Amino acid sequence: MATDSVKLLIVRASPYAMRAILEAKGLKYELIEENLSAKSQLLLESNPVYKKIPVLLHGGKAIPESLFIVLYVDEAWPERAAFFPKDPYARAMTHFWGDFIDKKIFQLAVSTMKTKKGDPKKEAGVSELYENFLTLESGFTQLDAKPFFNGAGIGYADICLAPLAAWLRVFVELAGIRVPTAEEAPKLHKFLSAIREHPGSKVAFPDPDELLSYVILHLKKTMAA
Ligand SMILES: N[C@@H](CCC(=O)N[C@@H](CS)C(=O)NCC(=O)O)C(=O)O
Repeated sequence: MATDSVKLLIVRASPYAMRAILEAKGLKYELIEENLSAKSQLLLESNPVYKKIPVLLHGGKAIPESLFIVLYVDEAWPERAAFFPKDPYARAMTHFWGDFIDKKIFQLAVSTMKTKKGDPKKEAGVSELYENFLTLESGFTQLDAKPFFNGAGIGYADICLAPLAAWLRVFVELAGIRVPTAEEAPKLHKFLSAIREHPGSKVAFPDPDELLSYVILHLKKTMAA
């Protein structure tokens, strides 16, 4: 089963797709780029509930949702470096911080970016995100990050947070997000530098200027609709 072909339905700019692409297990896979304005039959059939990318296709099975893809990959290839520590408490807390990153960083940043200027929810989102970045420092401390949550190698919570290294500029320029300085959040800054140096990032992250232009265009289309 682990030798069956692996395909990923993605959009290169998507932070959720970047989680799925990160080559933390060194797998060989085919990328299939989707057009979200004209979704393919393959996408509609493989994720009939949400009709969103990313979707992993493996041995006739379709796995939707970035975080479930990461969990699946970890369990389907157990012979490769594990995404979780063995200790049950550390495992539970890895899930806890992964969930915090998904909801309190990415979902909040994306919704703040889509909120119109002048709406009080925008400033509230920017302030909450700033606080959440500071809170995340305690997550790095709790899981003894060196500099990754999973120690020297990439694990589950690292993959959850990794796309921030590509998207931070977009969030700052398009949503006015404020990020704590390296003095205020040293572990976050160390993490972001290490992720940018990781070989998986070179594959997973698009060119920063192209990413910014893509998101500007996408926002214009979706906010005008
Ligand atoms: N919770 C999902 C979010 C995925 C998601 O929002 N994908 C967007 C692209 S960034 C999408 O496919 N949007 C298409 C649509 O909403 O119709 C995950 O983690 O995979």
